Amino acid sequence: MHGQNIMSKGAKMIDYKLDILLNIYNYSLEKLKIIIIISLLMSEILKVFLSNITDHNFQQGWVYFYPSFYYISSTKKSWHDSRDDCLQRGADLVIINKIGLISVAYRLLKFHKTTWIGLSDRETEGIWKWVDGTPMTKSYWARGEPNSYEGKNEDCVEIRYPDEEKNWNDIPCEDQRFWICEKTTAL
Ligand SMILES: [Ca+2]
Ligand SMILES: [Ca+2]
Repeated sequence: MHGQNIMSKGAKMIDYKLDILLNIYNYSLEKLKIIIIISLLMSEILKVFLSNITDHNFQQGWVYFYPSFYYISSTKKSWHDSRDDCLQRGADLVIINKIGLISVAYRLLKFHKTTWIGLSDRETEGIWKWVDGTPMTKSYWARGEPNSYEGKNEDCVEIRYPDEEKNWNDIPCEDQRFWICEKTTAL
């Protein structure tokens, strides 16, 4: 019964909108039909356009989680080589300022490997910066990190414990890890 009510309210609303178009704007029924057909065509074109982008990116190994596309490597490289790979793909190493997004990505992909992220203190020891030059404002260091373990020069950051919220660890940039590229696409 409730559903029917909504339906009839919806129908009344459409009648009302059509009345406005027909009477106030003095549209003819023919003109109205053309407007509706054009709107339907536009929405179909938009659908095809959006599905092409997604399919294309899936084929290339990209996965879309609003508002970015993510690419997870299938091999391991050093932090710098990983970053180069992302740059060549028109992307960069992932920047994590919304942890929810990346943990969703991890869970959906069931990806349980340690991966590079786009964070380092290569320029100034102890000053952590993202690859886009922005300072780290919110951090998700694992317990005891960053620690430059055993006095090693640990300037690059990996996600070490993907299932935990606090999962970052600093390690030497030359170590070999999988990596995640991120491409933000403005549609
Ligand atoms: Ca360091
Ligand atoms: Ca460490």
